[in-house]
Parts: sequence; C-alpha cells; structure tokens
Amino acid sequence: IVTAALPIDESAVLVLRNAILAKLTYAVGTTPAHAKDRDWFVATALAVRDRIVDRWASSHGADGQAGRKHVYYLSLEFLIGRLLSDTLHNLRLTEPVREALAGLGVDLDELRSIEPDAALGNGGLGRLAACFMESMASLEVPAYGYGIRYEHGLFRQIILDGRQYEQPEDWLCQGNPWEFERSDVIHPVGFGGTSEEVQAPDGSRAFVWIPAETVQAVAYDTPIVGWRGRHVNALRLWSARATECLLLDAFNMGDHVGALASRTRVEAISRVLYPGDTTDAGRELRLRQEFFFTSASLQDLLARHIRLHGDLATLPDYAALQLNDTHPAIAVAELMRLLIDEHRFHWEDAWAITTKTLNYTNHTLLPEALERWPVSLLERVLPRHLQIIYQINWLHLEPLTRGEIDVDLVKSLSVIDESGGRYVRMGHLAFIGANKVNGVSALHTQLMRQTVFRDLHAVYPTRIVNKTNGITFRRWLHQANPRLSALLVDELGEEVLDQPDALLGLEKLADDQAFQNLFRKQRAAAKADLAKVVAELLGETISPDALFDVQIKRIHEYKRQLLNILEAIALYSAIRAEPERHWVPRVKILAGKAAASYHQAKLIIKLANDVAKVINSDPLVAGRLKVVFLPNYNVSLAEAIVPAADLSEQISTAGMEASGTGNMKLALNGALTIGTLDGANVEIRECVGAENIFIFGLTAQEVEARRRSTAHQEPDAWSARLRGALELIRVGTFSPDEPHRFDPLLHALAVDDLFMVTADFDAYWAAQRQVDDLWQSPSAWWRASILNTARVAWFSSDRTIREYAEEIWRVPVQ
Ligand code: DL6
Repeated sequence: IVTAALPIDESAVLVLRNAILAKLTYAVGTTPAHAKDRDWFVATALAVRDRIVDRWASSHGADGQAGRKHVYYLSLEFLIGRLLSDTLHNLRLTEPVREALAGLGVDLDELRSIEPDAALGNGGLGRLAACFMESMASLEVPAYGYGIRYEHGLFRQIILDGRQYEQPEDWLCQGNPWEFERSDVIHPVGFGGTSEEVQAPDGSRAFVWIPAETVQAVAYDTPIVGWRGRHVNALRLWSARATECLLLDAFNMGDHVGALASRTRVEAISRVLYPGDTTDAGRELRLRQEFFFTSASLQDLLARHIRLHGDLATLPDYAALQLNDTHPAIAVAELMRLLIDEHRFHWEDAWAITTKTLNYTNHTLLPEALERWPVSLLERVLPRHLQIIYQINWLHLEPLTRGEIDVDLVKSLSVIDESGGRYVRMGHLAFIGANKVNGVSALHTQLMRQTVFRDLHAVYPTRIVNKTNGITFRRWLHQANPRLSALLVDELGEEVLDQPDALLGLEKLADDQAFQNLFRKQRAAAKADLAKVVAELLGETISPDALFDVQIKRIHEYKRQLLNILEAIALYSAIRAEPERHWVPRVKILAGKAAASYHQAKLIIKLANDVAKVINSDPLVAGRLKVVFLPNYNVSLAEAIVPAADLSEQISTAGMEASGTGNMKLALNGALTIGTLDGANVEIRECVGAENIFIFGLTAQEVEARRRSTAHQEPDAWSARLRGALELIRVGTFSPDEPHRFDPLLHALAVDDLFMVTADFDAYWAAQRQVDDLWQSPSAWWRASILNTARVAWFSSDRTIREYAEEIWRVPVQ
C-alpha cells in the first residue's frame, strides 16, 4: 500500500510505539511474546483512541461554551464499517502507526483486516448516515448521531451451492475498543399501558401516560473524528437494559429460564438489526426499536439543552434534528408528549417548537418501503402517542376541510390511512411535523412532489427541498484507494485532500499520455489486488486485463441485477456463436445481500451463481467472459472493489432508485457508469458530461406511461436475443438438476415485468456494446475515466452537509 508521502516524525513514532506497548500490557493484559493479532489490534485502537479523546473534549467544551447550535442526526442505521483506517487517515497517523507497529514486528494491514465491520445498517441509507457523521466532524458542525447499538448487525451472507444463507453477525463478541459505555447516561423508555386524564395543578385537563413497562436506554459513545483531527463528534448508540435484571424469587424456585424471560424480551430491542417483520411479533419489535431510540435520543438532547440553555422554549435556536427516513418519525409525537406532558408546554407552543426543530429526509418512493403502523398496534404499544397523532391530524385537516370537502383530498392528506384497515402513515406524520422535508437527488425530489407527497406539497409548497446525497472522499477515495490518492497528490498537490474541487485540475491531464499511463497503472494494481481477493473467496482466477464490470448493492428487483445477468447470458451465447471474433474480455463482478424473506431476490442470487458456474467452466468463452458473485458484501469488501472497477452498473428502473451513492463512489474512482436516468445518475451525467457516461433505457416518465398503458411489453415484441437468453434459463441450461428453478423469475417478466427488464434489455445490450467499443480505444477510455474522477467533486458529502447546514439546520460550517 502506498499513501501520500508525509515526512515521518521519528520521535512521534517512538511515542506511538510505547503507547501501543503500554496498551498491550496494561489494558489488554498480555505481552508482545504472547500477543495475538486481535490483541495488537485492540492495543493499537486504544492507543489511537487516546489521541482522539483530548480533541473530543475540546470540541465539546468549545461547542458548549460558545452555545452553538447542535445537529442531532437520528438514524436507525449507521453503516460505519471498520474504524481503524478511517481514524488513522483522518488523524494523519497511518504511516507513523505503520512504522511504530513494524518496529514491534506487526503489520498494520494485517491488523486492519482483524477489525470486524460495524454493519449497523442495510445499505444506502445507513452508509449515508456514516458519511454524514464523518463530514459533519470534518466541517466542525457540532453534532450527535443517535441510533441503536445492535449486538448483531446485518447478517453474514454465506453462499452455499449458489444460494444465500443468513448467519448472525457478531461484531461485539470480542468487545469494541472504540466505544465508551456511559453507564451514567440512562433514560427510561416506556411501552404499553394507558393514557390517563388528570387535573393539572392549574385546574386544566391533562394527560399522563402510565406505561405498562419501562426499559432503560444506556448510552454508548463512539468518537467520530473529522479530517486532520480538527473536530470530534459522538455517535451515541443506545442499548436496551431491563430495569429488573433477574426475578430472584423465580430463580430461587428453580425457574432459571423464566426468571430471565422478561429481561430477554426487553433486551431483544437492541439485539438485532432489522428483526424479521413477517410476523406480528417481528413487526412489534421493530416498532419498539424505533420508539426506543427516538425517545432516548429526545430525552437526552432535551436534558442537554436544559443543562446548557435552561429553557426549552429556545430549543429551535440550539437544536436541529434530522430524521433519517421515517424510522424515527414517532419523534413528532414523542417530542410533543415530552413538551406537553413532562414539561408542561401548551399545545400551540409545543407544536411551534416541534415543527421548527424537526426535519425529515425521505429515501424511497417504493410503496412497500413507506412505513405504516396499524392503529391497533400503536394503540397497544404507544397509546398516548396515538392520541397525540390524532390531535395533530385533526388540527392539520381541520382548516383544509372548511367549506366544500373533497373527500379524496382529505383521504390523501390524512395521517391515517383507512384504505383497508387503519394505519398511521409515518411519512405523512414526519412531513407535517417537520420544518423541511428533503429528497436525496433532484429527480427523486421532483417525484416526491409529484407522487407520494403531491397533495401535502400543494398545502405546504415550500417544505420540500432537495439535498442530493454525497459520499466522504476521505474514505471512498483517499483511504480506500491510496494509490490513486497518492497519484492525485503528486499531480495536484495536498490541496486535493482538503478541497474536492481541486480534482477539476485533472481535466487538463485527461489527454496526457504519460498521466493516462499512471492512471492506468494504479487501476491495474487495484485490479490485481481484487483478483487476489476473488481467488481467496471463490478460488476463481480473473484476469486484471479484462474489463471489470461491477454491480455492488443490495439485491432488489428494481436495481435489476437480473438485467445484468440476462446480458451476461446473451453475451455468452454470442461468444459461443462466434468464438473466433474479437471479444472484449470482461469479468462481471456482482455482490450484495438480499433481505432474508425476499424470495425473488434470493432466486436472483442463485441465478447469478448458476450462470457463473456454467460460463466460468466453458472453455469456449475462457479468457473472454467470467461472472463472479462475491459473498458477504459489506463496507470493507466495497473498499476493495471500488478502486478496481472499470464499469459501474447503475441500471435501476427509472424512477425507483432515490439517489444511489455507489454510483458516486465508483465514478470518483474513475469507473465509467452504465446506467439509466435514475436517482443521482442524472446529476452525475450533468457533471461528467454525456459523452463520458453510458445512459440507456426508459426515462421515469416513460416507465410511468408504460405502466399506465399496457403495463408490460408483450413477449411477442421481445428481440431474438432476449428470447434466446430467457430460453436458455427456461430449458434449464443453468439448472440442469432442476429445470424449473427459475420459473418464478421468468413468470414475473412475462406477466407484468413491473421493473421493465425486458423493455430495457435491448437498449442495455446496445449500451454495453458501446462500452466494448470505447474499451478498444484505450486513450479514449482513460480520458473518460480521468474526466469522471475530475468532475465528480460535487458529490462530496461535505457539499451535501454544507447544504443541509445552510438551508435546513441553519448552523455555521467551517
Ligand atoms: O439516500 C440514501 C439511499 C439512496 O441512495 C438509495 O437510492 C435508497 O434506495 C436508499 N434507501 C434505503 C432504504 N430506504 N428506505 N426506507 O436504503 O437510501
């Protein structure tokens, strides 16, 4: 690994070496002679953590004294991955620590791979939260991230015989050297019970919630260090603890399991990320998780505000809350409850504080992902909140229902959805309770205004704003791709580490043969590294000379891995039909997890693996086409794949991917995008130039029009190429042991093809052939690749956070 060369201060190395040794001896309790890799990792992390703590204290002290406004980012997911590399990079300590460890006979790169990924999230939304935490620290925005300290993060994906199996992930099983348990920061969180009407001291009517059960939320803080260590913020994650740890009488009577049952039930709240929600119990647990972390976070920040500023009436001046999707949307009702029931505010004042403080980010328009809670469930779990939600809804609808009533409009505006059962629409609640509501790309925001929030938008026309997502370049370029980073520093100077816009300086080098060669060399080295990873994981050899065609993301029908696989099959047939022709050698690399209960997505994984098996073992296509599916996709695997990608697959059905952030990571590292006009692809095209991206397929408008008309493309209209590919699947070419295995996938395509795979197939095929053509003109390819890196500075999450800070949170940034 090469990193941007910095002069190494030998005395600093010595100090670090002694610090690591001291941690190994006195904190881990072992000696260099007996220490295992994990011991060295913990000792190193602890020594590095010490270097953060002073800065952390001064960041907080300064914020508190200056009385600055804080941002509170509430998210059910923080997909942070490993922290050692991030922290070392931001503290500019990578090389000194490498040298300090080398002096002790330990290899830093080995240690990095020991650290488990903190997989406290599913995908885009959680990784965005992690990038935002890093950018907020780097821009010196005083902020807290609030979430859940899941004992088990996103499941570990095992691929056996091509099928996905889920195993529990246990990142905490050997402890976590980064976090601080705050056993003095505990908030009670109630569930169930009743809402009782009482008389307030001034004689007025008031309600109190008498919960049936109270759970303790215990804080764990992880410091998130910003660039050059200038500022440190806390990620505060809550762990659930029972108020009563053991029913001693029951235990002594011999009921050893029953004595612990209620504790187990309570602590299940922070046990697993995304408990299965196909059962009533699973759904209830999920609601309990959402309320648990939201309530604890609100209590925590209100207590901080009272401590620093006294009166909660000034909360909007000192606090801006961002609700990351609807998972924390119950915050609208809980903040109202805390202000009214616990702090004795009048409704109108509490509502003014709430709606000035809360903001909501929407991340999806997919109907199945828009949260709705059955009224009956809320009534049982959060009775007082339901009462408050009814009141909010009444006050929201009442002025709109004066005069002539448009029943359909009222139905569409109401927080309560009464179409088949009664549900609380959490998106509506968040919208009504928020100061600003944002989408995550220009197209997505436009569609929010036109579809799910059309009627609310008409009533509150200035509330929806756009904040196109971004990624932290420190992680996704400088740290994940140290060779490219070093090359950029050589050419553009250190400024490129601080200012993403400095990347524009590459434009003038795009045609420079010598620079192209250097650019190409760093990619070749990253591809060779990835080839080793593929060999280790799959025992499959892939050639770094081939075009690496990468699709890495959650497996979902709308993301259309199936389209990619169909193209692989069609290409396979074409190569077999004309083996003597010159074919651009290509390796299709796929990785991603499917939700455990999502059968079609799991079948797509099986298809990818079955197709890979046939193609990779066919000598006729050897050296021309390979397909590999890498298991257990996570942040660390992404860090290995992104620098090695030549082509980035962003091929979702237009109108369905809210933004995407993988598209940004890959383009930043110089991969050319093949994609639809969906999510942030639209803005990526604007930045990199239409000639440096391969856009194909139906637009969002066309998809919509098609859905409204015939709903699908008739199989009669399918091209011979598409029919040929589908036929190979149908006759069991890839599943000779079970020819009908993939019938459910074929059936979905033939019946309604909701995701327009067949409609877009030919355009996709044609775009792929344009890719081949460009690949065969190396200097044109590398020009486009360099221009991608040069022109995507706008997608830095520093820019996104600046926009949130200026237009939504109204906090100063550095
Ligand atoms: O905004 C972050 C990310 C977007 O880039 C993706 O396009 C979007 O699919 C994703 N959404 C989620 C889950 N959505 N919900 N609920 O991860 O958000």
